[in-house]
Parts: sequence; structure tokens; C-alpha cells
Amino acid sequence: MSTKPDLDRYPELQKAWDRRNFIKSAAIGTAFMAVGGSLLRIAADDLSKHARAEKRTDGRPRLPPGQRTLEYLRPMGGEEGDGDARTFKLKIHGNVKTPFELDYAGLLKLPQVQKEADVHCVTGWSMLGGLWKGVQIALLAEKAGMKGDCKHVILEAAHGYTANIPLKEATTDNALITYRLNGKPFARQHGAPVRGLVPDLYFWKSSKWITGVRFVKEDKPGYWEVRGYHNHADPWKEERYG
Ligand SMILES: Nc1nc2c(c(=O)[nH]1)N[C@H]1C(S)=C(S)[C@@H](COP(=O)(O)O)O[C@H]1N2
Ligand SMILES: [Mo]
Repeated sequence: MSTKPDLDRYPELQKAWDRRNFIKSAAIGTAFMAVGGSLLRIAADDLSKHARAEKRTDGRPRLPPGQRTLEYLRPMGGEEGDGDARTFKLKIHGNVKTPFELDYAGLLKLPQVQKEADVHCVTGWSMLGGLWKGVQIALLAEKAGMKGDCKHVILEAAHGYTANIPLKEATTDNALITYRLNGKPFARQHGAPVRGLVPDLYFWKSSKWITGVRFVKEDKPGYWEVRGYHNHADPWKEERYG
């Protein structure tokens, strides 16, 4: 109980540690997690318990099966882009009538939305209730004159990372090109300056360091999809591996 977690490697544990949630929540229930080789008893959050009981507006449980909550995004790595808003460019292209390119200022000039959304990482953590600000992918489709036979969207990122998403799910109202979480810009490791967000699919579909949105007729499995992850990635169906 008194072993301090490696907070450099697991920054999302800082808050829980500060509050001594480890101790307080021990009465509620406990979870065990291997951290840096030592076994730590961590806040087996009442948050997870609540979220399991809660229902979304679509009737599904707030927390998908096999997930537990974290208070912060855990940095999951990836080959970083330069993180600089001044050099940011986003290509809207593919099977569209009028492809175009946006710089950061151009992105901010488009109609903005702010959505509360939960995200779910395939490794088992979820972060609930983040407030994400940005531009809807649906708006980009409309602006580019997406052709009627498009079926998928590819979210392209730095160094060739891609994620493929069915058009319907990429153009729901909470699927965004986003540059703010809870009012703050993304740290570089979380995709600065701009990342994709498709919260209702596993989080690997939300490309960090985004460089392009490509509307296509033919599906094209992306970075993780060709490495054994599920092509669709619905957290409620536990579509983790293909
Ligand atoms: N460009 C890019 N985007 C990416 C990844 C990546 O490796 N490269 N990893 C994905 C995975 S596997 C996850 S779980 C989330 C993690 O985002 P986070 O590091 O902000 O928590 O980003 C996704 N987006
Ligand atoms: Mo991931």
C-alpha cells in the first residue's frame, strides 16, 4: 500500500496518489495492477462501478465490457508529428469534388463544436467525460463535396499512420478533428496540435498528429488493423483483435 507508483511512467496515477485514493477507495473494492515490476493496489474506482451501471442515451452501458476508468489520457506512444500549429496542414481529399487543404487558422475559421465524449483504449482503460473541441468530420465531407459512393474515411497522420473508419461512424456528431481537450491544447504526446477523435470506436482509430482526412469507396485497413487489431473496433462488442 505504501509503495509509491512510478509517476513518471504513469502520470494518470498522480491525482489518485495525491488524494490518497488508494486508501480511501480500498473499502469500495480493490484492483491489482503490476506497475514497474511491483504489485500495487490502486484505486478500484467507484467511477468504474458507476459507469458500469450508467446507461448512455443509446441504451448501452457507459463503460464498455472489460474496461476500467482512468482520470487522464494515458500516453500510448506512436511516432510523433512536429506538434507545431504553425506548420499544421490538413488535407481533405479522396473521392470528393473539391479537395482542399486547411492550415491551423483555416481550421479555426470553420464552425466549431464542443462535445462531451468518453474514449476507450483497447488495452483496457477508458477516460470518461472529456470535453473535446473541434470541427466535425461530417462538415469536412460536406465542404469537400464528398461523392455519394464513399463508404469509409481514412484518418491519415504523420509518418504514414492511418486508421480506417466506416463513413457512418466517422460522420456522427461526436467524430471530430480536435485541438482542445477540457479547454487545453494537446501535449505533443497526445497528438498536438490536432488529432482525430472517433470516440465510439477503440481509441486507436483516433489518429494523433493528423495530416489528412481521405474519403474513399474501398476500405483500407490502417496501421493497427494490418497488425492484428479488429477492422471495425466497437468497444461494446469487444472488437479488439481481428
Ligand atoms: N498517429 C498516431 N495516432 C495514434 C497512435 C499512433 O501510434 N500514431 N496510437 C493510437 C492508439 S493505439 C491510441 S490508444 C491512442 C492513444 O492516444 P493517447 O496517447 O493520447 O492516449 O492514439 C491513437 N492514435
Ligand atoms: Mo491503443
